[in-house]
Amino acid sequence: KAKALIMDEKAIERAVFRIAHEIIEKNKGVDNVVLVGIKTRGWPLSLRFAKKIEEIEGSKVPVFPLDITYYRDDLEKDDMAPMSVKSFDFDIKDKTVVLVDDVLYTGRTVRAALDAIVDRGRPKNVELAVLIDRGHRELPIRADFIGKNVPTSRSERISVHLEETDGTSQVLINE
Ligand code: 3GP
Ligand code: 5GP
Ligand code: MG
Repeated sequence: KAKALIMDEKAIERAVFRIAHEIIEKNKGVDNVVLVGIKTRGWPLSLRFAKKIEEIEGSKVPVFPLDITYYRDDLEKDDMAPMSVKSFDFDIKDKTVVLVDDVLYTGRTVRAALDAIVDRGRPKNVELAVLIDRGHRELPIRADFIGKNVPTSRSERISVHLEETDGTSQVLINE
């Protein structure tokens, strides 16, 4: 199975740069912004946003990982259900929480993450930043910040590789 390159290291860096600016612009600064990176690759991505925001604004934003564990009955059908959600210890009351994930697909992961968030308190609002939106939503969920929209078929797979987790930064799609 051949894989096609969707984003190289430079393209990912530019997307992170742009989204960092968009987060600052939408929220008129980052005074009450908290970043939450979902499970494996949303976490290093959220750290990248935090670093870039600090470079631009000169202020640190709190950033936390959110570990959502799923079991998958059937990889082909993306049949997944939440098993456990390991949450962070931070008062998000009246904060703007920016959820960060690598790929947005059905929206079920984000829905589970929202459960974890509202369990911790009542944020002012929640926004969503993703590197890739591959479509096929099964819930009324959309991203506020998108690195790249990638129309896919359900059988296609997008591989997100980040330096921090995979030693190299690139996004590929199987053909
Ligand atoms: P991530 O933990 O970095 O997000 O879901 C576990 C991993 O499997 C994910 O890594 C993701 O990169 C990869 N993956 C590839 N295709 C799929 C898919 O269709 N659904 C899910 N949940 N994960 C996928
Ligand atoms: P959803 O819950 O929206 O269906 O899927 C989102 C989560 O599943 C993301 O955390 C993402 O890692 C993973 N995911 C879904 N589809 C893909 C895909 O094609 N490629 C990768 N890398 N991850 C995917
Ligand atoms: Mg992910």
